[in-house]
Amino acid sequence: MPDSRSGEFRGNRNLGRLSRISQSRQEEETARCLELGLEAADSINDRRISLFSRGHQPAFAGINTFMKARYCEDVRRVGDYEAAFVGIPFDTGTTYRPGTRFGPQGVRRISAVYDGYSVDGAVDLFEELDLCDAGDVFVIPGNIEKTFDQVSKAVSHVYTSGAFPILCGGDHSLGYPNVRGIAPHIEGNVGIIHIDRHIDMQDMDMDERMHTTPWFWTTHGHESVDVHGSHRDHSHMHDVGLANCPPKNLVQMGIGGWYGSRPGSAVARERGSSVLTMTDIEELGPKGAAERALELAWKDARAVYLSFDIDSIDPGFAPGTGTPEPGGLLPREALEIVRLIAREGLCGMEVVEVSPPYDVNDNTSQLACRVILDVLGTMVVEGKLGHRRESRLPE
Ligand SMILES: [Mn+2]
Repeated sequence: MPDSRSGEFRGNRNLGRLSRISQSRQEEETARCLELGLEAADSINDRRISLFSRGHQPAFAGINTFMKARYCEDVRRVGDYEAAFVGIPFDTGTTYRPGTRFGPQGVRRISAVYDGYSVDGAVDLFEELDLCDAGDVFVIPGNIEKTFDQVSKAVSHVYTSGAFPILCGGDHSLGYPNVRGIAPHIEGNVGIIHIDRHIDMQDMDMDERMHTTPWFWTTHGHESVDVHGSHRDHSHMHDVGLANCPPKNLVQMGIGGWYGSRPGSAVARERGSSVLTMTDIEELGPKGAAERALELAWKDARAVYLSFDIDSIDPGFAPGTGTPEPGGLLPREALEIVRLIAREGLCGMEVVEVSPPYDVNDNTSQLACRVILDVLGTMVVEGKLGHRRESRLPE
């Protein structure tokens, strides 16, 4: 529909905006690829093509980091970048179908198709954001608690280095150690927007902290919370809650279906967190629901963290996940919601529960990749991340 004010299509307006973004990063990258990959054979007319594939092209070739971004192998240097993709290939917290340990690799593989340029979003991530792939956290497959410690320490390193953490699971048990790596560094309360079909807020599942429990522990340490006795029987769970993630700033969106939410629902009710079911989202619409979520999560909070479970999207679109539940968000609704949430800025994000062994045509991995790209693109446009100003060409 043409914009009513200017009579111009939004797309055309965005093309104009995009033409004002430099292509200097692209040019530097071409030069680097020629230097590293050698000059092409004589018959190749386009001399920007190298002999060995380096960088983005062809999309089906090469070594896959996320978005074929620079691999930050020396992770002490992660602060040289504005955002870092971090894989956390852990699925020991899964209670039904495993396989999310392959999630980060699945997302990296399909991300190769994207070049970072979005007409709809009027953004060029390749030019406007310094992104790296920091590789994977060394998880301990047989030990949830040791893995949590590894994850929190790794996330804390990335966050305090100054790079925006893009955390790719892995199962949803990671929600707790991920937030534990960020929240202690924030002065003030942290809101959490959790998009999922499942409430994931019970204290234990099968006698351990699992992917059904992250929000119980994340919101556990706040003074308004009654201390639950059960952790005292589990001496290996040496860290039991965060001081600045109050339940009033936890908003859970898309909850519903018939699996596993009863124990967590009791906790949500007791603690007074906010649950927007799928029916609530239908009634409010994606925009209304996102506005409501932002209001609640940001109330007296200093920062907001986004936790996106890919099973919040209907399994018809996202079959590659551990605990599918029909009737979830449509991809377009999910992407609209994350873009609206990202507009206000985030202190970190996670996308979890992508299980490539159950996927079809990489559809689920691709949606996870899109959730990340739509968040990053929105934050860049809104000036919350990246360096849009420096990428502007003179008028
Ligand atoms: Mn879920």
